Amino acid sequence: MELSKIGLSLGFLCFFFLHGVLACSTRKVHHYSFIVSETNFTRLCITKSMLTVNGQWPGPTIQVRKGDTAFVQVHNHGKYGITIHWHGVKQPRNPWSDGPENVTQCPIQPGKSFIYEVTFSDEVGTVWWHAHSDWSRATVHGAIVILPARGTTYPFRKPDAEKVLVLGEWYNGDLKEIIDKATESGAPPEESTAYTINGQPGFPNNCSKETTYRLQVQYGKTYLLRLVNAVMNEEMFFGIANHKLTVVAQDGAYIKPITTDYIMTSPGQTMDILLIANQPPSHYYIAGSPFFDAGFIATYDSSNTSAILEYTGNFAPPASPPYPSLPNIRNRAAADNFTKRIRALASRAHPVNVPKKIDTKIFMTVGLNELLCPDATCGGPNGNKLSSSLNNISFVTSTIDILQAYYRDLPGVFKKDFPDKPLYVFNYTGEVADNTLYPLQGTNVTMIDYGASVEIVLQGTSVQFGEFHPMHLHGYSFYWVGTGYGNYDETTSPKTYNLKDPPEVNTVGLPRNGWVAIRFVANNPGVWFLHCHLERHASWGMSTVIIVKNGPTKETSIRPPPPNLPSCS
Ligand SMILES: *[C@@H]1O[C@H](CO)[C@@H](O)[C@H](O)[C@H]1NC(C)=O
Ligand SMILES: *[C@@H]1O[C@H](CO)[C@@H](O)[C@H](O)[C@H]1NC(C)=O
Ligand SMILES: *[C@@H]1O[C@H](CO)[C@@H](O)[C@H](O)[C@H]1NC(C)=O
Ligand SMILES: *[C@@H]1O[C@H](CO)[C@@H](O)[C@H](O)[C@H]1NC(C)=O
Ligand SMILES: *[C@@H]1O[C@H](CO)[C@@H](O)[C@H](O)[C@H]1NC(C)=O
Ligand SMILES: *[C@@H]1O[C@H](CO)[C@@H](O)[C@H](O)[C@H]1NC(C)=O
Ligand SMILES: *[C@@H]1O[C@H](CO)[C@@H](O)[C@H](O)[C@H]1NC(C)=O
Ligand SMILES: *[C@@H]1O[C@H](CO)[C@@H](O)[C@H](O)[C@H]1NC(C)=O
Ligand SMILES: [Cu+2]
Repeated sequence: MELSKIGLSLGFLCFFFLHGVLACSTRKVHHYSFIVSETNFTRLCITKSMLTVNGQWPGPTIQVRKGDTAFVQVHNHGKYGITIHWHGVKQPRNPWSDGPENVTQCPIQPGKSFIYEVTFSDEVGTVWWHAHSDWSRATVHGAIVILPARGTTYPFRKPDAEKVLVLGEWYNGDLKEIIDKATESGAPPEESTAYTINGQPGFPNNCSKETTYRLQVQYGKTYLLRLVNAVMNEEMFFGIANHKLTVVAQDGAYIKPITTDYIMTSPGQTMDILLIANQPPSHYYIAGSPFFDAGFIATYDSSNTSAILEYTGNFAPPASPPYPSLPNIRNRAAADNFTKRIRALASRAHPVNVPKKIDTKIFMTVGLNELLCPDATCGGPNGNKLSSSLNNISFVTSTIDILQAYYRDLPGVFKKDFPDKPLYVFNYTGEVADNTLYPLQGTNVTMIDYGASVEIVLQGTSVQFGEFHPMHLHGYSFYWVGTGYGNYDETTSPKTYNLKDPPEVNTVGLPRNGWVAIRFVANNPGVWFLHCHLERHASWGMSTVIIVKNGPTKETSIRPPPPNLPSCS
């Protein structure tokens, strides 16, 4: 059912890679049409109207080969402005098509449309797309499958078939009302009612048992599962009863295969997983359960979601199929045991080019905060509003996109003074005084020279309380070189780095009261959002913007804006 795909053309063309090398290849151009509109869905005995693309939830899958281009025409038939982000696609020199609202574009207004040019470069495997305005990404999202370049193949045995699995979250209420209400009151937003696999909560939810997603397999065959974590506010454990999973790629880059009983995935991440159907033909539960690591009794959805792995053949289906054993919701050791095994493939065909000498170092604290409320009349803790920040600055979204303001030199939209280290040094993960709770607020960006080797250390804090944060950078994937608990130490922490085969990802899990170090070469000029991929934290201001300046040539500079950019009101 590829109604969204409207065309394909093949051209022999030459183009410059980011590093300035001229390359020629058969590069296909794909055309898709996305109609964003309100559609009725029934789950958990509730019928509600929600925003979807082409009436589908999850939305249509985009399929390309490495290095192709997809033009996606997005028509907004909804009630509010919307933007779409191509999560994990670097969009070389073309931030105009990246999507975050008022960062790289103003929203596509109701009744209007915009054509995104999605330029693939070195990504391979699975990434995804989602809305990047208010909370509409809960229902406006889908997978992007990137097959190996023409004439090449997988660095593992070719699977017999491939399946997309999208982990999501169902809210009984209206998403726009939920976030608007929380923003106004300062209270935490209402949690979801269920997690979903391909849009279905599954067993044991009464009303949705019949519609549980079924993954059909044949005994003896190997399947490539392309798992997208589109959950809004919690990390997830995932497993299949009696079956091993072999993870072969994450975030659009290959890793050394990891064979495991369960995985942990955070919102924003994607994983390619090999599944061998080698168990007695029967039914087995596929399940996801939340992992939530916060030093506080915050609200979260504690339910499980399930689908069924259904073998073909003649057998009496079990009344209650085996259920996978997944770690408990608070089991941080189990989460760490999985993530610490992730290593880049680092083969001759898929090399690691981690920068060894660093030109630009940024140290950034990640914290939860409160905004003082007059007479303590707000709905958050202490009568305040919940907030969050990076380096103690809570991001304020501008009303003209930062990209346009930067490109056209419009004054007063943002400040180029995001601090490269905290203004106030304290014991980040220790006891923190209550008066440090209140952040600064602003639209402050970091300017980075083209070609610089960059290291960013993200430091979790216990301001208000510590929590796990999946941090996502647009425009790049980066090497995740180090991680630890407690405060980052400039002398001892770098000695623990993996510079040999660090995974190349676009979203990294910052452990509660811990740190992560990431490295990349700033070879993609543009305006790039950096934020927590837990939606409530991002809504509270856990975001910032990195501007990578133009290089010396046209081929190392931002492309001119497309003619049909949505206008800012
Ligand atoms: C959606 O459901 C509502 C009632 O719940 C109904 O009024 C409306 O016509 C439905 N819309 C569509 C497109 O079916
Ligand atoms: C779901 O099933 C349980 C029994 O398994 C029952 O008590 C409950 O009322 C049902 N809920 C709905 C909404 O049907
Ligand atoms: C949900 O998953 C957790 C972890 O595997 C398990 O302890 C719990 O029993 C599951 N709940 C249900 C209803 O199956
Ligand atoms: C984590 O791994 C260690 C060593 O492999 C093991 O001893 C421990 O039981 C594991 N913990 C969990 C919670 O899985
Ligand atoms: C983005 O800017 C528009 C005006 O162009 C404004 O209406 C909208 O509220 C802004 N969005 C956010 C999230 O601030
Ligand atoms: C920071 O706080 C932690 C936890 O309270 C404590 O163990 C550590 O000693 C403190 N570090 C310093 C340098 O004070
Ligand atoms: C954040 O900045 C405010 C205003 O300067 C200050 O009161 C507060 O202590 C700072 N908090 C942290 C964690 O640096
Ligand atoms: C950040 O930007 C705001 C305006 O958006 C400005 O008032 C403030 O001085 C800037 N710098 C810092 C460090 O907050
Ligand atoms: Cu967060």
